[in-house]
Amino acid sequence: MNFNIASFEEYKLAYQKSVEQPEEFWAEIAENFTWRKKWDKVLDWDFKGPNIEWFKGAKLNITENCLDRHLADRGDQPAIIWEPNDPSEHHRILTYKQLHQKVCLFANVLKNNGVKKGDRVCIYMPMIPELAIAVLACARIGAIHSVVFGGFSAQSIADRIKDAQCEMVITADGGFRGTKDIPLKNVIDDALVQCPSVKTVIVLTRTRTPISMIKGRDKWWQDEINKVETLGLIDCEPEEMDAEDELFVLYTSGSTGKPKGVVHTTAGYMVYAAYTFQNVFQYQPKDVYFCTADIGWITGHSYIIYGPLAQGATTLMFEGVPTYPDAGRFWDIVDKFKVNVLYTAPTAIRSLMQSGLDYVKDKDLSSLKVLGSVGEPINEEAWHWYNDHIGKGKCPIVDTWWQTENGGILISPIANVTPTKPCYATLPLPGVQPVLVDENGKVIEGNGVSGNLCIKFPWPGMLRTTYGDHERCRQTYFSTYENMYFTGDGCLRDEDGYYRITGRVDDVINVSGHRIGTAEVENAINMFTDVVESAVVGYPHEIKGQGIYAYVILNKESEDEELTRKDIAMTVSRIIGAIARPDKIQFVKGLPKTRSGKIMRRILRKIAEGDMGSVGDTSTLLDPTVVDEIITGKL
Ligand code: 6R9
Repeated sequence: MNFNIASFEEYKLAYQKSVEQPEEFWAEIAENFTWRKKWDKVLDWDFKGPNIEWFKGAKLNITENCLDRHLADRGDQPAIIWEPNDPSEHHRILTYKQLHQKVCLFANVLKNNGVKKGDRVCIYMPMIPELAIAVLACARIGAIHSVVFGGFSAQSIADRIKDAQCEMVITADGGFRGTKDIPLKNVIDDALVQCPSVKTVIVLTRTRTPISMIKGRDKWWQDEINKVETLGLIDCEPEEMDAEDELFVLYTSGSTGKPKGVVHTTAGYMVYAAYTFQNVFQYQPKDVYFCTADIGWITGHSYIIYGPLAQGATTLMFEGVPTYPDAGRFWDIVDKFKVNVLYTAPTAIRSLMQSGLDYVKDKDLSSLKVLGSVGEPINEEAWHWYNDHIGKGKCPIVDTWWQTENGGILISPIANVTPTKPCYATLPLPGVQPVLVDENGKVIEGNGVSGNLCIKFPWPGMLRTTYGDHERCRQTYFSTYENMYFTGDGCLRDEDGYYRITGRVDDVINVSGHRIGTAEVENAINMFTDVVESAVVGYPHEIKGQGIYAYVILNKESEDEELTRKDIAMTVSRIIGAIARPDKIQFVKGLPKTRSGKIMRRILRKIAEGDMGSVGDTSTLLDPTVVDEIITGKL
């Protein structure tokens, strides 16, 4: 079986083999990597535990696959091209040789500061090459990285550090995003007040904003590099990792409680990220590949760092935002570096679309060959705009559906192989066995049907556990339907067997492609002094896909409702981060509850959508009059 799928026929054969002989299929794919020792068994699994083991007994290091093995053939080829926030600052290029050297040096810094295999390291950095270097340096020595997105608050970081008991934090003084300087180190200082487990903080200079540096705890990145250089610690042998040793933790929101630390392990994740990167985007040697995600999310982990580097690709990293200095920035970057593959999110497309074609018209986009989309359902209008004005009708759009828990893309066209259809993620990749299930857990067969999307067989990139709480992993993903992984997404399968993801069916909202749990936002709102109770739902938002709508009961009449709304939004920013600020806050006297006290979110969703006609039967409510009160209050 070839690693590269080159035709629809080959796809069908590969798919068939992956279902009929999964172990043989993945063993052949895995032959394309560098192993210290090969596996004893390809797969052991049960979804009850769950217990999932891929490439059992194998030994490897993922950075040996992402770096060392490319040195002979493409050591001088760019591994990372970095474009700064400010277009007048010079870009940087790191060849595979240079990246390898820098990763080794920084890996020695980690060791020199006492970090060992299995230790957790929190990384809170701007989108600069040192972020990728820090991630890879952890993997080099077998430390488990936990990257936290730069938009999260001190409280959120503290929660994540405490949950994973991180011993070290790697950060920068600040980061540039558009017109803003983000004070990263200050946020870390606030977080660390609550985190005694952290012994060392390594601080890179980027914005050179004044920051505090605490003796004994805080160390400058460059000083630490100088130290290991002086000691002659230049090379760093990769730590030999077991296939199932933990590679990283990444926190993500679900429908209940605090964010969960999704755990990915070494071999399966590597094989899956690399295989899907190669095939979905049909990467060709020397192509320039640009994924606009932030490394703080799974897309950045799998498709800026691990997938592309495992395949010896040139991956472009962009520090800034799509609208700075103007809405033509992505197209300037495509033009400047002759980008061949562009992978971005519907929310970015919609926002650029709204800025008009003036920002596109004089840009040379002729290098583009493949366009990708990820993070949320793409609407028809955005799909066509992307296709017509960016791809000029000649670049396939790969609408890639997957989740943090999946490690890599599960349902997606393969560029130039799978016939596409607007807004459809199309067909499962080899190894992925999707099923649609009704509310009662019955599998829905046939085509032209819709239901809840589950996956009935393991794939190498899937999560293994949630950090420190395996039972929560079982509960969340494997208990809703027997012997299946439940995605939380609704999905339709059309007459051709093509899949279209319709959005979350649980209490998760997808704001600009970021997953936010309604319960999390409610907890944050409820921390505001005058709030008695709140209920949060998503509503359609033109740019963000979904916006956050909060119904809030106060313990006293607000004297200045506008100001109180701002106070509540600020409270949410402090507790979770600016990404979770409600877009709309409506003060209400009561919430629609069933006689057993459950909030009827369905009704609140309809009202937030402005669809008062479909509020439906309210007679079973404890107090049906609250619905009229809420509707009147909204109008
Ligand atoms: C990779 C990523 C996962 C949730 C997922 C779904 C939504 C992602 C999508 C999509 C429709 C696509 N989602 N890609 N919905 N079409 N192509 O985004 O991971 O942040 O964990 O979000 O995003 O609802 O369940 P994550």
